[in-house]
Amino acid sequence: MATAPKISLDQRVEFGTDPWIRALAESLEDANLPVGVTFRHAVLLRNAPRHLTDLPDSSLGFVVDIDDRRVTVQASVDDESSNVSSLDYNRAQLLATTVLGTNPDVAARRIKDARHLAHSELPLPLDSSDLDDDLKIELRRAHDRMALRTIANPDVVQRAHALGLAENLDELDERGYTVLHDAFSSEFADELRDEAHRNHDSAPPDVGFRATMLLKRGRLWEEAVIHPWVITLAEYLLGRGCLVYQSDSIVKGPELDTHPGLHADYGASRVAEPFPEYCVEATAVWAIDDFDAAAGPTVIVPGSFRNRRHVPPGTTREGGVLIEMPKGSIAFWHGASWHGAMPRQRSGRRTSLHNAYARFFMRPLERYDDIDQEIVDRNPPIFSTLCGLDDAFGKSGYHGADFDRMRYAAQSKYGATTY
Ligand SMILES: O=C(O)CCC(=O)C(=O)O
Ligand SMILES: [Fe+2]
Repeated sequence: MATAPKISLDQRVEFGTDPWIRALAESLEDANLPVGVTFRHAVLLRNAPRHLTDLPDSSLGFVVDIDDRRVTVQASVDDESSNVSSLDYNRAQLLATTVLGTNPDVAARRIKDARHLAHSELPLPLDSSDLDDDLKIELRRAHDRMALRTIANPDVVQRAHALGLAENLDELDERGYTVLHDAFSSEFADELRDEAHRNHDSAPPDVGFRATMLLKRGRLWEEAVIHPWVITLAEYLLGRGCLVYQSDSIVKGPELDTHPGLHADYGASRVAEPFPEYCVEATAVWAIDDFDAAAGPTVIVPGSFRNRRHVPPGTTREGGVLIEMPKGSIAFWHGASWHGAMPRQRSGRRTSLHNAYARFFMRPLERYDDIDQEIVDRNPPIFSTLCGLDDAFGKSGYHGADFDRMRYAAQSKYGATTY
C-alpha cells in the first residue's frame, strides 16, 4: 500500500495567500493559548510572485494579533504602522516552509540554516527571549502546522532570482553544471559524515562504496533531500513535481577509483537516444569533505549534455574539468552531462552525498512510495511530492483514475518548465 501524504492535496497553500492566512488563523484559534498574554506580529512581504498580487509593488502582508486568547489575523499591513518586518517573499518563505520539530537543538539549527540560505536575519517571534514560554510552545506548534502545508513558490525562475541563484541557472544553461557555495554548514557536514561512516562501516565488506535508500535511514538525509536551493535548481531543470531518483552516499578511501572513464547519469534508466531536448534527470553532489584535486573529485565535460547521447565505450577522463569545491558546497548537473570521478590520491576518505532527481514521469532507481508514514508526516509537502506520493500514477482504482491527484498535478503545473 502506498503511503498517504500527511496533508491532503487540497489543504496545501502558498505562503502569504488568503488561504494561507485563513489556515494560520484556524491554527492559532485551535491552539491552547495562555490567558492574559498579548502578542503582535506584522510582516510585509516584498517581491511576491506576480501570480499572487496585482499590487504595483508586488507585496503581500499579514498581521497576527493575540490578546488574551483572542486571535485575529489580517491580510494586509499598514506600511506606516510601527514594528512591521519588511521581508523578501521568497527568502521569508524558506523559514515558513521549515518544519522545526520538537527537539530544541534541531529546531535551532534548522532556523539558523534557513536564515543562512535566505541571506537574511529572518525574524521568528517564537525565537525571541522575551516571549511568554507557553505562548512560545503554541507558536512553534502553529508554525509547524503551517510549514507542513505550505508549498514553495511555483514560479521557479522568480524564486531562483530572489534567492540569488540566477547565475547558477545561467551556468546550467551554458555548461550543464554549477556549484552552490556555502550551501550547508560545517556542523551539518559533520553530522552527515558521522552518519555516512556509520552506514558504510556497518555494511558487509563486499557491498562497495555506496549506501543507498537514504531516505529510509534517518532524518538528516530527509533534511538534505529538500534543500531549498537544490530543489529550486531541480525544479528549473526537471519541472515541478519532480521525484527523488536516488539518494545515496559514497565513501571513497585511498587509491579508490570509483568511476573510471566517463558516463551520463541517464545510463541507469537507459534513456533512448537522441536524448530529449529537455532534462529528465539531474544530480546533486554534496561535498561533505573537500573535493580538491587529490581527493578524487568529480570530473565533467562542460556542455556535453548537448551531445544528447550516452558516452561511447572507452571514452577517457582526459580533457574533463575537475569540480574542485570545499566542504559545504553542492555540485549540480544535468544528467545528460558526461562525467566521472578521479581516483583518490591521498590518505583519508572522501565522503559525499548524491541526491538525484527526475521528472515526475520517470521511473526512479529507488522506491519511496511505501516509505514510513511517520517520515512523511514530519516533513513539508515537497517531501511527499519527491517520494512520488502526490502524483496520479499507479493510483487508479477499479472505477477510474484518481482525479484529485491528476487535477493537483495539472494545477501545480507538474512538468511545466522554463527550461
Ligand atoms: O563521486 C563522484 O564524484 C561522481 C559520482 C557520480 O557519477 C554521480 O553521482 O552521478
Ligand atoms: Fe554519475
